[in-house]
Parts: sequence; C-alpha cells; structure tokens
Amino acid sequence: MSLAKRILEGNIRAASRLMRDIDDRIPSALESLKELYPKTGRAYIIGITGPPGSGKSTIVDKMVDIFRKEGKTVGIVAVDPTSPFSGGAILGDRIRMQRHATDEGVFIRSLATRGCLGGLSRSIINVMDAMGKDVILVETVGVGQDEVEIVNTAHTSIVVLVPGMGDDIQAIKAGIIEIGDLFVINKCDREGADKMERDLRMVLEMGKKREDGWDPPIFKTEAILAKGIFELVYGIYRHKQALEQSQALEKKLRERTKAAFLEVLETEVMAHFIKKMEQEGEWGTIIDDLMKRRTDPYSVAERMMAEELIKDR
Ligand SMILES: Nc1nc2c(ncn2[C@@H]2O[C@H](COP(=O)(O)OP(=O)(O)OP(=O)(O)O)[C@@H](O)[C@H]2O)c(=O)[nH]1
Ligand SMILES: [Mg+2]
Repeated sequence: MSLAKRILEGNIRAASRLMRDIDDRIPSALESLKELYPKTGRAYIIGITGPPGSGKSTIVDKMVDIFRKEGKTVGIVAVDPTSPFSGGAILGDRIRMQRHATDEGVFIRSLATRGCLGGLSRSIINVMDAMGKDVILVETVGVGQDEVEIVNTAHTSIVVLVPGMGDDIQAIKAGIIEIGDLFVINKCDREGADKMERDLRMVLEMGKKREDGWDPPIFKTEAILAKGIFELVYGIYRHKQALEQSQALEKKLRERTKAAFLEVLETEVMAHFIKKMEQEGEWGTIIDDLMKRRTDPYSVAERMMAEELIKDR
C-alpha cells in the first residue's frame, strides 16, 4: 500500500515518515503529496507569530486544551527559522507541549529552515490536513518575510506581543499590523499591558480600513495560567465566521492556492535548469563568464529560456 494511502487510513508512522522525506527533499515525497492533495482543504489553519519568547508555544498549548475538549483533532507545526535542527530535534525545548505528546488527537512537528520555508511548511500542513486534523496551528518566530509567507497559508493569523516592548511598536507598525487578524498581548501579569494595548489600538485605528471589513480585536492573556485563552479561541471562531459570511474567504483561498502553485512552479523550473546546466557541464563556464564580466546574469537567463522554448517547438 502506498505511503499516502496509509496516511489517509490514519497511520501516524507513515505520516511521520513522509514529513521526514519532505524535510530531506526526497523526490518520492512528491508522489505522496500528489496523492494527498485532493484530500486537503478541510482543516482550519491558524498562524501564530511574534517575537522570541513572547509565549506563542504556551498559548498554543492552552488553546489545544480547549480544542481537544471540544473533540477537535489538532496538528501543530512549529517553524523555527533560526534553528539548524529539524524534525524532532528541537521539540523538547522550544515547544512546551509535552502534555499533548501522548494524545493521539494531537500531532506535533517542528520544522527548521534551509530556505523555501513557505513551501516546506505548506507541504507539512497539507499532510496534516490530509490526516484529517480539524485544526492546524502554525507557530513561527519573529516577523520577517518567512513569517509573512506562513501567514499567507493561514485562515486566521494571530500576532503575539508582550508588554514593555516600548519603541518596538514602531517596528510592529511596519511589519505586522497588516498580517494580524487577531492580536494578543501576552504576559499581562507584567507591567505595561494597558499601555501596550492603548498603543496598539491607536496604531490599528490609524491604519487604513481593511478591505475585508474585519476589525482586528486585541486579547489580553496570561498564558501560563490560561487566562484569556478561552476568549482568544472564541475570537478565532468569530473571525472564521466573518470570513465565511463575506467574500473574503473565497478570495483568501484563491490567493493561497495561487501562491502555493507559483511556489511549486518556481521550484520545478529552477530544478530543471540547474539539472540541465549540471548535465551539460555548463555550470562552471557560466560562473566563470559572470565572474570575469564577460556576460551578465540577465542575458544568460534570457538565453537559457530562449533555448528551452525553441526546443519545445
Ligand atoms: N510571566 C509570564 N510568563 C509567561 C507567560 N506566558 C508564557 N510565559 C513564559 O515565557 C517563556 C517563553 O514562553 P514560550 O511559550 O516558550 O514562548 P515562545 O514565543 O513560544 O518562544 P519561542 O518559540 O522560543 O520564540 C516561558 O518561560 C513561559 O513560561 C505569561 O503569561 N506570563
Ligand atoms: Mg515556541
């Protein structure tokens, strides 16, 4: 029986195996992903992003409690752009979800990056989706391009902040205001939570009104004590409902589908040309010519494309 079929039958080992293969870029993983794709698109995907140590994992952990009590199955993807480790290696430290490790309804996977984070995490999410997980939580550190990419894959994006970030609100303004559907100020046991909330609200109000008409709410939490987590989960449900009732969901899904496809296309095209240059022993010559400025990258790329098009006639 194929790996994909075993995954669809609920075989957890098979799922872990495929995720490892995806991580290691083993070509046969693509065959499994092809087979699984028609079974995806059912899970609700929630992205959680924010600075290191802001409490993302703790929040995820407490949200999982609620989802499980409601009988939902959960997938967790922890993306760590800074860690050189992958797979299970960083699970222990960075993800505080050991309590759920023995729960069959919860599948946890961490992911380190070596480029193309978007594609990698999307593939992992697709596997969990095909496994039938109701909710998939994707945790990412920081706020950069990688995170934005991941946010693109989520239905609901949560941005976690902590009091006392001070001037960081400026930085926040630039990057994440647009990507947050819900905002969380965690560690509200600390001083400055109210000020943070006021500042954030001001920034949100100053920004231009969102196209989809959604007004991002702010939640105050103290995740270690699970304070405010219930409200947050219901905030997610409200956002889900708002998405479903407007045209926004369809639009979002189209955008996501397009982004995912373009990513695959890009990878395929690149792989094709790299292989070709290697087979024809052109790599070295091209680099030499570029180094010596005998030609330029634009012309080389144009020539390669042109050759490819002539060949296909
Ligand atoms: N005081 C206080 N500490 C908290 C709260 N929530 C989480 N913490 C602590 O903050 C630390 C970081 O929490 P994590 O949940 O690992 O944060 P994270 O954002 O997932 O961290 P990274 O994945 O490493 O970026 C831990 O020691 C938590 O116990 C809170 O509400 N109040
Ligand atoms: Mg974490």
